[in-house]
Amino acid sequence: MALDTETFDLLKSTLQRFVRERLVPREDEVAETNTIPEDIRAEMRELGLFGLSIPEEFGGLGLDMEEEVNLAFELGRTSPAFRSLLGTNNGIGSQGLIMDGTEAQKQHYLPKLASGEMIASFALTEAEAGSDARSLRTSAKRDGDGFILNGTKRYITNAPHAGLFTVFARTEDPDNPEGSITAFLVEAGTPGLSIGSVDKKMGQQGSLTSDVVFEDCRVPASAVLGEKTGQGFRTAMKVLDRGRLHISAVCVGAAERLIADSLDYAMERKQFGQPIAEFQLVQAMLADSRAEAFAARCMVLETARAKDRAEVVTTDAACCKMYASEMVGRVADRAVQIHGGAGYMSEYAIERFYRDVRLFRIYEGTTQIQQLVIARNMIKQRKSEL
Ligand code: COS
Repeated sequence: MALDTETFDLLKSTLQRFVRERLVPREDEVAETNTIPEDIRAEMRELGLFGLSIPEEFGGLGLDMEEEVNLAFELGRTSPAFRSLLGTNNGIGSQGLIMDGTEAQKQHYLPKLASGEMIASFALTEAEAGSDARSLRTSAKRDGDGFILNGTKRYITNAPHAGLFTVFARTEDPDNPEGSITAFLVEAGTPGLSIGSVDKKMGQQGSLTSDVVFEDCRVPASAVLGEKTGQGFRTAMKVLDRGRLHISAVCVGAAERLIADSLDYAMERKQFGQPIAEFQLVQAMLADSRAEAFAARCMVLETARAKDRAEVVTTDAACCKMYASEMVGRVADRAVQIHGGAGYMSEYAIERFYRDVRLFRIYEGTTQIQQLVIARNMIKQRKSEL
């Protein structure tokens, strides 16, 4: 544990209260305005929520993975858009820097990310490079003591708010005619970097994504993450291993919220003269959802503990992401079913969550990519034993 039990419990109960009393009542407003209100952002900053996983020496709380997923369970209990605003600073936006950045890069950026003064974004995906991330085409050509970036990144979470982008681009490599992938730290406002219009999405309103366009965008050599070219793909994969575990925890939280709402509804709603919760077919849906959410919770906690023991968790993080994101999809579907006609109406949060959770099976690696990662690692492991 990075924090002593008492301090962590206090942090967790503060977060639970914040979610329940401050975030849940504002969910509809966020969905309607497609914005996280400024007063909520300010409270998030005050609570230190932007720096949960950033080391203490850089102004964060330095939580270990088990602590982080425990808090992500709580954050998952409200609209994913709230978590998304903090998610990139704690996860994919900062972790590349924490894992592979130079001391100077960490000193320069991490305190700003930890305080929430600066939002970080992870710019990997392109129109022709989604699941096949390694085929990305954004180029970074050497130009004297710097690089010139050209290309377009797609669906980049928090891009419209971001002050810092970790951009993955192809650099020349004498050993590889295709070039190799390098990560760059590029600040918003750098000439040649522009942000596209905000994407219109199925759900998760309030979490903004857009294109990020590089047109002859010049960055100094010191912008290369870790000041080492050709390391970008490994960095991206390591960041995603961790990100997948975090997202799995958010899925568990969302499932628990959907189950709680469904149970309350089922106990209140009467048909055939009694609460529908008394009917065994409704009970079966509640029980299946409860058992599946519990299984995902256990998987996530176990994998987070293994990560804290410095074990390689690529396979298990992919198992968690696959199972938890599919699980919350099933739970959301049952939640709509339990609510009946009301579940299809926007008056209840269920309809919104149903759309919101659909993304979990897609981003940070689709279910099919997780299957591929799991099976490939199983085969690799077995081959090494033969
Ligand atoms: N940790 C560290 N290194 C890793 C790694 C991991 N989890 N996974 C792969 N690598 C390394 C490999 O060791 C290999 O290194 P060498 O070239 O030195 O041998 C290199 O990265 C390439 O790996 P691999 O051959 O597995 O790459 P592929 O292109 O075949 O595919 C997948 C990798 C499909 C797993 C990857 O492209 C992927 O995760 N795609 C989904 C991308 C994604 O999640 N996008 C979401 C957008 S971000 S929100």
